[in-house]
Amino acid sequence: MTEEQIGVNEELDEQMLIIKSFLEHLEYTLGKDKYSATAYDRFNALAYAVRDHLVERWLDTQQAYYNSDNKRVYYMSMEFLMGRTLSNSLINLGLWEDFKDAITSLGNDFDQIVNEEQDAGLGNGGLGRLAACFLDSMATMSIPAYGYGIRYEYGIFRQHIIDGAQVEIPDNWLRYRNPWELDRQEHLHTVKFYGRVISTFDANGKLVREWVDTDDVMAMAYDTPIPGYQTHSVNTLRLWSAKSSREFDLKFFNEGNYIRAVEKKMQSETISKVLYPADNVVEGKELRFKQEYFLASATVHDVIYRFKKKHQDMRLLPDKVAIQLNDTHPTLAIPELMRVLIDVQGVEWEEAWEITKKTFAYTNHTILPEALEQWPVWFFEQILPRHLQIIYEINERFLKEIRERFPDEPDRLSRMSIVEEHWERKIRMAHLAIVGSHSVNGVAALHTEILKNELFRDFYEMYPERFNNKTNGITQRRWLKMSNPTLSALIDEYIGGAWTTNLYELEKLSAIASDPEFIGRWRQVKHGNKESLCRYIKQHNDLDVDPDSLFDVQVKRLHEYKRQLLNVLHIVTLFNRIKDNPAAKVVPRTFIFAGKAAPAYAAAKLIIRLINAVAAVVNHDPDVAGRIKVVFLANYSVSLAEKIFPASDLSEQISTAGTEASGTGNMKFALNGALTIGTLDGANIEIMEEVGRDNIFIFGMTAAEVSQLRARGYNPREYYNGNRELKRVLDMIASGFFSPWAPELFTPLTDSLLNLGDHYMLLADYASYVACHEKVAELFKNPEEWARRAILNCAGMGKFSSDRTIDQYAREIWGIKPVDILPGAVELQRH
Ligand code: HBZ
Ligand code: IMP
Repeated sequence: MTEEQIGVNEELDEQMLIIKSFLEHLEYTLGKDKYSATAYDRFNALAYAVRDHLVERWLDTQQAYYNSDNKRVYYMSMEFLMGRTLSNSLINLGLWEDFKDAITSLGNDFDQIVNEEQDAGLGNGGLGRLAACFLDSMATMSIPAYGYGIRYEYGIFRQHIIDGAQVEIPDNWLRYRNPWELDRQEHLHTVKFYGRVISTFDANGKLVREWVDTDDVMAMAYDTPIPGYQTHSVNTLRLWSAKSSREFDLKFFNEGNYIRAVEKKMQSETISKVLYPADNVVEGKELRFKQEYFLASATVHDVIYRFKKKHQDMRLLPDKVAIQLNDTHPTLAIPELMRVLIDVQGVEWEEAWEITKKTFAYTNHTILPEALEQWPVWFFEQILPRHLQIIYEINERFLKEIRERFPDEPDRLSRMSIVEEHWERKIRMAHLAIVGSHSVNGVAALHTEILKNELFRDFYEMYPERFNNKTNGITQRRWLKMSNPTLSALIDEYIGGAWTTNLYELEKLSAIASDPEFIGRWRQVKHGNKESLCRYIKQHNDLDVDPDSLFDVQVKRLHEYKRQLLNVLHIVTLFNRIKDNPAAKVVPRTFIFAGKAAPAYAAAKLIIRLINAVAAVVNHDPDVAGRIKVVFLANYSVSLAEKIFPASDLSEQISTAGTEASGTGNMKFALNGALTIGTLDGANIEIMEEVGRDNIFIFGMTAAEVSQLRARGYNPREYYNGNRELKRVLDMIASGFFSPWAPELFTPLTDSLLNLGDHYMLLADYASYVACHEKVAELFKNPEEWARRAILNCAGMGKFSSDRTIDQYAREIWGIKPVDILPGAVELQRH
């Protein structure tokens, strides 16, 4: 046989193995034959076949971590917005083509099977998706890392749009099994709640605290493998599920009231039932507080248990363990570690505090005041009495330190105290996180400057060395290679495939950005992706959309600070211009929106209704004649995002400067060759630096100008009275032009702009935004030049790989190095 024939044979063998594995899982794991198997069964059989490929690497990796005993990082997050796993795993394993060919050869539609998978939607938005990108990068870079979170039975709700309004449907994502997870019945930790603290003296006369008479809940581990790309490493995402404890069951069942006992049991299991669906705002609910402690306690137990397998001396903990807190949500881990060190491990306070500070690091994701967590002291008194004592002690020592550093500044004490004393007493979680960590980071350069100079200024003055920036990033494996296969193939063809693990390779596209042949191919790819999205829109919204129109896209959570309403004001402006002059030549545009509103956020839900109401008028107006279309795509999710980014021409990143900590959608758009229209906010600033000022549409006030205007006294009415087009648009919305059946429906929105201060300053940025859009339209008339700039945007995205972000965390915060995993090195130990 020739080498070529051997190659062909090996490929066939590989395919036969895949087919065998797939059919065996269909038959033996799922109990189906080809007649009874549903599409969903086929997905599951395929998922199990893929999982089998992961398990060996996974065991090798975990064993190697155990053997090498390198420092490991625990990424603690209340959210992991993973999306689908099947395609991503196949791509990371390098098996996508083999599996596709094998499954197709059995007469299956591979894409249809892939579309059967439910999204794992265990997060709200940017913060949760960032955690998922970080897991991919850490595995790809062979960093010994674990994700720790909660296995919510219900993820982020599914959004339906009914009569233009959002309706929330529970996301019962585990109902039809989750083939990716493995339950670890043996990894059970007891998590205590309520009870009281008693103080006694031990044999040596030392004061000891005991937390007794608690209600206990068990945390059970479920593990999901996280494969890296083109590497043997497979890391672990461990999610905790609440189970009632056996003692708990016995106690209540013995009381003789069977139904009450079952009720109590169910109550204790509600802790991991549902994800809170609000982003960038806290819902101060007791159940959320319990969820946060549940994650903190179970994870700290696990960290210590794993550490203790190899070490006795707790002082070594920071040499072996780094814990990164994804916002303040897991911050109770700080007093929890203190409690375990002091009450269980017998470490002295000072030593325990040094260990704790060296172990923890905190990432802040928002400066919006309504999103900063503060838990009432009475929650602690009832639910976590021992933690309250510990927090008080931390605070007393901290206040003493402030007094020494800054004598005679009582205001500073009350500003910095971990305990908020006004009105209702509360614990400020961000202050606790800063005081108990050695590192505090923001997620983009501007954001970190705002933390240092404004939000946490006092803390920066006291601990300047703790503050650092880690600009966010995204994984190019999911957000280009997987979701945009045609563009990936084109890029590979011209510059090779090394960009998948070194995104700076995309710089090579700059050299061919003006090459007519490449531009032609690039435009073909974009057009194909737009046609796919057109089909999706036809299917889901029953609307015909022109793939040659400018796809102008804003997809993200609905929030007033993100200013979807400003986008609507622009659309209505264009509508009026056409109505005034129907014969004018305009660039055809399709405005695409998607995003969920928190169920209790009335203004955000009303903005969704307004978008749909404007769509209903504009899409059917004979004068408009199809030149403007407005589309709201329901149920924005990771898998819908994967369809939208590749098809976008223009990315709307229009938050009020100083409000969006970073943004990561902005990076996904640019990576897929969209131009950005945006404010100088969050990571937009760094995107501009990378792609060049000429290749991005910047408008509006800077963060400094926003502050100055606020300080001067902002009067939105000035802008309203001073701009005829703006006044006309607002008057139309206020008077029911878009809601003749309920003329006052949208007045709360116009009221908030005109009568309630327009907090996010839409009116101040309106004129600049509209003028900037005129430049956009002008450029779009020159498709080659538009494509050239889009290529330069893609070429400039090197910095925004989450690989770069993780490399900086690993070096500058965690002090962690990659651990190379040798295939099969642990064969002997395994068997
Ligand atoms: O985190 C987002 C920021 O708004 C965005 O600018 C940044 O890029 C991203 C990643 O760093 N923040 C969130 O997504 N925040 C939440 O989802 C959230 C959820 C629950 C809360 C508070 C915030 O209680
Ligand atoms: P875990 O992190 O404690 O779940 O352990 C993960 C892996 O580390 C295990 O599957 C083993 O491969 C390895 N490991 C843990 N404990 C031991 C041990 O006592 N001897 C050898 N290997 C261990």
